[in-house]
Amino acid sequence: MPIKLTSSLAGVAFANPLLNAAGVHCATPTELDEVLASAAGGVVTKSATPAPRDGNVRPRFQALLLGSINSMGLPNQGFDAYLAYACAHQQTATAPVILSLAGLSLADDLAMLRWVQESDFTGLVELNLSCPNVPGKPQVAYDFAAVTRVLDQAFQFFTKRLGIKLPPYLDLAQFDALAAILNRYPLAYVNAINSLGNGLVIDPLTERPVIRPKGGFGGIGGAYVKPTALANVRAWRQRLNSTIGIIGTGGVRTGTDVFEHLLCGADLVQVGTALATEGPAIFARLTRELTAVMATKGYQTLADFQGKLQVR
Ligand code: ERO
Repeated sequence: MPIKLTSSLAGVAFANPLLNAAGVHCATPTELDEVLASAAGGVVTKSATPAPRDGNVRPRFQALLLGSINSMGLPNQGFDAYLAYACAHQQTATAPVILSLAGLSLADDLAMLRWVQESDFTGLVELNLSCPNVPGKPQVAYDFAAVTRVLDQAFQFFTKRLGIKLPPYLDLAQFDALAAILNRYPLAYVNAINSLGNGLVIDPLTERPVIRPKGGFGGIGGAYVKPTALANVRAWRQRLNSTIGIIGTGGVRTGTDVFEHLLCGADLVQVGTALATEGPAIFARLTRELTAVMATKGYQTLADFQGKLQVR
């Protein structure tokens, strides 16, 4: 029997579990088209604000030995552009388009969700509650009362499929407390993790941070955060209602990394830093490598091992 990589999230079918992470190779129609033309199972749009933004001053992204630091500051073409792309591609795309939203306020979030609700878009919507890089704006999802406020108000009118992008949590008590809140809502999924906020990478030669915004503070991605990402995926799978799916994001460079995210319970897996450095051709390599890992282990479908981490 041939190996099958098909997966699904909240009733949406994917030919394979691999997508870009929001923010990477997804800010323009050209970049989105390139991901859709690659071997990726789907594409996520750059998190949108109601109006277009230029983002933070440059340099604002730096690839590192084991990952990356970024303080992009939400540069994006504005909500209308991404909604139009998502609507135009929902009939024609060979892979689903996920629409990512990141308001700078509760009012922004609710306004964009209302516009999606009133639109023809029927796909998955991802509300980013974890942007670490907008000066003066805290990461919403570290404030559980703020998460409750946005979900309470959103689900009063939003009847389409809504997921949320979460930051990394580092204490098990945080998972317990937030899971008790999230399980009250008809969430489609959680995406874990966003970059690990407010790291500082310094060039000892110049004695300066490697990026310029916020005095050099920025979100850390890549291999540095893989253990944290896997722990977050696993911790959510152990606590969330089975109706809430999981996207695993963080430190994916190889097919084995994808395999590990799936083993921890992810339904889909996103690629950030490695996509930024390798480009969309990475999706063909990752699907090949994941298939090879599965072949070695005698697995034929993702369901054969998904969420089945063996604990000693
Ligand atoms: O700076 C950004 O645009 C950004 N970077 C991240 O690592 N995660 C984000 O969620 C984000 C903006 C929403």
